[in-house]
Amino acid sequence: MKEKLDQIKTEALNKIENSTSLENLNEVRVNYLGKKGELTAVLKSMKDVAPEDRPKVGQMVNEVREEIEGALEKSISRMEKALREAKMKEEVIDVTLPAKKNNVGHRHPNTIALEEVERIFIGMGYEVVEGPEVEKDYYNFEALNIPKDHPARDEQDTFYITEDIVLRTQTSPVQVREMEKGKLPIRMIAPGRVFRSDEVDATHSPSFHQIEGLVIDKNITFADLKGTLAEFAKELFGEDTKVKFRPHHFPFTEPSAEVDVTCFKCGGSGCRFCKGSGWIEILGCGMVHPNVLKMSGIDPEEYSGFAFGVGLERIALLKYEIDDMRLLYENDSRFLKQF
Ligand code: 2NL
Repeated sequence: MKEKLDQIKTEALNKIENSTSLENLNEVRVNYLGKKGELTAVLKSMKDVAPEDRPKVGQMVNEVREEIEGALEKSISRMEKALREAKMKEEVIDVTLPAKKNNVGHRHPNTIALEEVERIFIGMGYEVVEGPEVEKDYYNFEALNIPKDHPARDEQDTFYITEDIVLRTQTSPVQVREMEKGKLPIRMIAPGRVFRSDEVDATHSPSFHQIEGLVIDKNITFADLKGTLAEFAKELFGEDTKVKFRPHHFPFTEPSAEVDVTCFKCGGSGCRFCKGSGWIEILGCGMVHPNVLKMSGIDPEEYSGFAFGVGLERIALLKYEIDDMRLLYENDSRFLKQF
């Protein structure tokens, strides 16, 4: 038995010595120490050993096993170290190589303009509220005092999903939903995407963005509307900006007005930017129509309010002096990076 064990030991240590790869070493481990390995075979043949000799043989087997295991471990760590060193030599890092350009995105001019408008109104105590882009005909038209035969409902302007579901043409439905909740007073702006069936040109797109504002409380008058929009114009276009209210008509407000601001390029004297007039139109507004209040459950005898609507793209084009709306939708980073 002892000769057999010595022979196994010498053979195994020899093979370890001559191994050239981790795979070789693993083979040695399997062949000598594994379940079907030679040492295990010796243990299995213990039944042929005289009972009094068994402890001694067992001890010898263990000694041989430990010796082989030790040699294996040493060889493995030596080989791993050599492999690591070879790899390090091969993978030289060239620290002088120019770095890859990191192409960071940029906030869209619409986003910059929206955040500016939101900042101004949040500063005046308004809440920013969003709502669905696909709306019921009721919220988009009916509740805003736009009856079934009104030209604003023309299929040439509105995308109809079904007879009574539309892509919202303004964000007023968000405000109607807020009025319906019955929590007064209301001071809110409703920014978001709106849709009109328009051909694309320098000033039109079938999908654009609007910011509407709504204030409802006791004793709200046209003076509040004027003061609010005058302050808004100053914050957005500069302290010297003046506003002008021109009578207009919207079905949802009475009286209604369109608002011009003094041209921030020439200060009102007239230039190419304002087409010589000194004024630039920026929004529409008015006192909320009593019918609109009534339909959403608000008593027009007790409450009054004003509302306004402004095109976000229009603000962005004006503020950043962009002359074609289509540039806003091309997502050309050379364009976007400029703002
Ligand atoms: C424009 C300017 C406007 C409103 C929007 C509004 C909303 C409610 C009630 C009353 Cl819930 N009015 N929004 C008012 C005036 C003008 O948008 O040029 N629109 C066609």
